[in-house]
Amino acid sequence: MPDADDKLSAAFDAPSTKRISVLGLGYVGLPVAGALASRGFEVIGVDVAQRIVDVINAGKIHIVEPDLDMVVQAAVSAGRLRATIKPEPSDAFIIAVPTPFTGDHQPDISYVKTATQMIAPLLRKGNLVILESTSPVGTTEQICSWLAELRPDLVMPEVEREDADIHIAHCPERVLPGSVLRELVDNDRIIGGISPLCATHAVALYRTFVRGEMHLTNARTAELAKLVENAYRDVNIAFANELSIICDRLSVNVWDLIDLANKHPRVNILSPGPGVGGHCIAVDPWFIIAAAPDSTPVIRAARDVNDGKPEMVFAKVKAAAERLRSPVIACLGLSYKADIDDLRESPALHIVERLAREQVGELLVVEPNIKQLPASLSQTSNIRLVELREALPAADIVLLLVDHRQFKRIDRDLLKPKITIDTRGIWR
Ligand code: SAJ
Repeated sequence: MPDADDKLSAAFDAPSTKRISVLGLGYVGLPVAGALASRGFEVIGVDVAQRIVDVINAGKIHIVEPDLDMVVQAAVSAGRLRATIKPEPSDAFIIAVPTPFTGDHQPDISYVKTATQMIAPLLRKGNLVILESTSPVGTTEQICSWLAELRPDLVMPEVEREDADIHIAHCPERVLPGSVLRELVDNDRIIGGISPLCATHAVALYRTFVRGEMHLTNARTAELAKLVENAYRDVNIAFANELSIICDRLSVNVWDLIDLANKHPRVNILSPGPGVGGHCIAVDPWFIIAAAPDSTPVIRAARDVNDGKPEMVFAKVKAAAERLRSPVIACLGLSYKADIDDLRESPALHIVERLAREQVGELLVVEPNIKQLPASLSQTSNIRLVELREALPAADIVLLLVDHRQFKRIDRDLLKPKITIDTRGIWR
């Protein structure tokens, strides 16, 4: 006799009859949509941007992520992935929309609310609603409340309630940009149901493409677990960044120092850099701070250290430039980390914006993953996006901001006559 869990898995094992809508076709939603389509589901990808919808329906992608283009192209040409700006009735809805913060670091879950409002009229008995977006604690419960208001005809889940019409869970994404397709399949997943039954339904869906283990819990714990993972990394990077500041003062090479300290069997210090960027680690700790402002001094200090780092790099470059008559500065990298095109919260971008604003010399920007400078840089006259082969010979100062593959291969002899500021320690 199959147990309840097997029966639920079986319900999702008939892919040709199952339709899933993924709301938000960004760095998380698009790979999830591709993975589900490749498992045979009919996937409707929903995004508010018509441009993104058109690109995906043409079998292409709008972001840089290894192998994702092939997955999406195959899914679209097989007729299993279709993008649209309006959700359609489905068996499951996965919400993967942005959860940014406001100017004063308060979480903004308005995109989650909009997505919830979009799917509410389409919901049918038995539907599964999953929140993948990293969210403040209580957001999944909030989705339940919104849906209960919008659809009083349907029974929404509660902790102790096993007869709900709709199943709602939080399954936070944990994929690392640059390795998304591998991590989407291999990583363990935390599955936080509003009720245990909701979690079981979500597991049945994720089991169709996840090889990692599923860890069941409630929605609140899943929400906090995801925030804590990123806050943990932020605190550890802050420690490395603080060491780099101390080492500058004490004339010690921070990279050598960390290599040596890491020889200890229980020490594993991360790498300092120009700051912490991206839409996750630089953002998520604030959701914890906002929820418990008086009880988060460590998490808060880490944010301050990491956010202060770009200004220090800027000051270093400015000081070097002031020693030259008309300095040409090659700025290598704009994205928030290596080998991706994502500029969100990028410390490299902040540093270059600051250099441009303060007119610190002529800036030659090299960023192999973008085709044009972002709007924040395209307004000033002292800056151009160029190829590495043009920037290097012309530069007096070479400022390494992102450890892209291309920059690691630079012939060190070419750098010898230059002032180099290597924020990632790749040329030591
Ligand atoms: N960084 C350093 N030093 C390091 C490691 C990273 O300065 O030693 C910087 C990077 O250059 C970058 C930032 O930190 O600016 C964040 O990069 P990352 O590679 O640490 O992480 P993300 O933001 O790309 O992805 C993180 C991951 N979380 C964890 O590793 C705990 C990923 O698994 C999450 O799914 C993702 O956030 C997310 O979406 O939340």
